[in-house]
Amino acid sequence: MDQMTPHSVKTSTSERDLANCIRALSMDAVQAANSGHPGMPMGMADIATVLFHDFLKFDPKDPHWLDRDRFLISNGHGSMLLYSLLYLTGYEDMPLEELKKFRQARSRTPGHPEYRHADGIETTTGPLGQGIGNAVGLALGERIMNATFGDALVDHHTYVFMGDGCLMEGLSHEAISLAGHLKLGKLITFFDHNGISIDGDTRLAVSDDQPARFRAANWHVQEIDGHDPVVIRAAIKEAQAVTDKPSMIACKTVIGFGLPTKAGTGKAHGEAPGDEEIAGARKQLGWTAPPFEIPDALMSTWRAIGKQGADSRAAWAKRVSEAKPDLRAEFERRNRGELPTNWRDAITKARAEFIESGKPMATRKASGAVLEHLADVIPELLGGSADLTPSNNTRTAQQREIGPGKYDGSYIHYGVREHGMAAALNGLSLHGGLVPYGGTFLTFSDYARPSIRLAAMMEARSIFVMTHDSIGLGEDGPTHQPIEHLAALRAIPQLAVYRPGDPVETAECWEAILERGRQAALIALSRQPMPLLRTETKGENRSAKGAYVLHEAEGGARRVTLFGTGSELHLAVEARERLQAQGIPTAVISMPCRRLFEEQDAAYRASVIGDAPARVAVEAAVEMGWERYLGDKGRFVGMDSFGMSGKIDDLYPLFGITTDAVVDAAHKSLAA
Ligand SMILES: Cc1ncc(C[n+]2csc(CCOP(=O)(O)OP(=O)(O)O)c2C)c(N)n1
Repeated sequence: MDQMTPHSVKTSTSERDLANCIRALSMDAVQAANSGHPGMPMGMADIATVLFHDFLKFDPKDPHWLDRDRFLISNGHGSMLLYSLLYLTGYEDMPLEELKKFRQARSRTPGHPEYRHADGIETTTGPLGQGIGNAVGLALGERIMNATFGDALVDHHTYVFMGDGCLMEGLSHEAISLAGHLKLGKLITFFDHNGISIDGDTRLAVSDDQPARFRAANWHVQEIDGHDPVVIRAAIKEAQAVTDKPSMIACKTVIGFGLPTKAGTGKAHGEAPGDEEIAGARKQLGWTAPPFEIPDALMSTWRAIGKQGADSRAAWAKRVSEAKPDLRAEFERRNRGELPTNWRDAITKARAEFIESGKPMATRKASGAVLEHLADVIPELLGGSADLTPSNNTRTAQQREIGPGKYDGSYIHYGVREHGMAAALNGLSLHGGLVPYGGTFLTFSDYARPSIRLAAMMEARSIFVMTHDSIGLGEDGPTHQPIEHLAALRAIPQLAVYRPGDPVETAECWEAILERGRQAALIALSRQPMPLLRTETKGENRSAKGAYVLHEAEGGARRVTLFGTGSELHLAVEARERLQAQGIPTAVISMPCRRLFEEQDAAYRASVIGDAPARVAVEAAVEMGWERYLGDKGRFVGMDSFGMSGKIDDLYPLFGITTDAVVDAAHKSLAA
């Protein structure tokens, strides 16, 4: 591509100098760390300067103000751009020392921006494409909140920087397609069109006409010089004026703008420039200040930029205080992330209905029934599915759909876009005021996994509803039957993976998910009916402890402990009856959420696990992870191959997951 040479654009000194503050801090920090990415911050500095100077609504003194504009860098490797801006505009938790500690352990300036590490970081980015995926959720969240609370309380933009890498990732397709369809006019993205990625010229690997791609997805597109403040300003104004389409501004930039020999090349992307190159850049940029020093005049201009939003914030706070008392109370409750006081009634009702009916029920259906009650009392509950609504049982009777330009509903048809849905769920939950969940089949968690992992890392309140959770789904066959997925998902730190074994446990798991405001959750649900194994209408939420003694051994000390989850829990219960009848005192432990169980105190855990000489776990999945509860003599009944297309009644015996197999395994464990 035709690269522009640095300084080909005439700009006013002051704007270029303001941008040079970002450039200088970024190259100095990368050089000090001897690692990092100077190219993006130096290339996008002019765009960031105009955006912060003239448009971004933010207030470093109140970084969590709900109606602030959101600013994200999807090309998260350029983190020094964000950290520089946070320091320059006066975020209190981003002093200069933090910039000097760039990429060091326990700093607020890790290699890629991490949510909660510092104020002003709206999401964790780094895995390319995630930021733009989150931005769709943030921008949609804004519209949904606006539909309920009106322009006076919610009316802001979502701005995103993204690079060639983000747009090469498949996730970007799902994200831009969804945003274009939903007409998210307040989403404005800046494409860092520098034609360079790690391997060098992007033409090595891609020849897409990116602007055409966005146009095809119903976006408003402009193509500009990303170093000319005048055209950048005009482009942002034009983008803001378009209200029925998201905007993409393709900005031709020079990666590493200012570096004398590396600018415009792959060498500017991700390595410390070196002292000589930095000295050359200082000369070229006319920058005379020593490393990490910002001249007073420029610093005071940046600090003044940081103060510009205080009036908007104060005006907003006034509008909130003058809102009708009911509306204001609801708005503030939702912003605090607190559920309505009566929300647990929904759980109690669902539970009572399950017990009254006494009928077997698929846990996906039980989940749907719980959601019916929850949606009555939690208006911020926001449902959705990646085109599997009738199978996931995610849509309740009262939920109206959200669609293009229509945001006053509470159900989103994400289309066949699992990854896009999961990334958007993260954005929706990070926005505030909403509790989003989205469904697909458990086997397709693989398609959403990168965003599930980030939800867990960020402790975002994203809820993944994953049905058809084993070979029990039957005829769709091995492509659709999850085998290794539960183990792989349980391996993600901080993610709570729930697998309820009957309708009552399903209600309890939903209660546990909702009461834990800062934990990403995934609930795995069965396609096939499950007998009712729990019959208490009230009482403690036993599933919330992660595991509990469903049936204690009778007739003496425990000789066998059986562990079960989800759709195999009833096999453990039936096996226990047989073992008890054979005179072998046997307990059944239900373990709907291993992560929560591991959080319990040692005494509780020991009381549940017990010290029976024989242990067996049953789960229609791989064994990985069960070893820790089974010990050397324990046995596992489950899967060690892919599944098969067939009737459920044929498949379980075919793969040896039966009551007989559990009884047999218990005897083998006793004899071991
Ligand atoms: C999903 C993912 N794959 C790979 C990487 C490693 N990586 C970091 S930056 C980058 C190239 C990005 O190119 P571009 O977006 O053009 O950034 P620029 O060179 O303009 O800074 C790659 C492959 C990553 N961060 N995320």
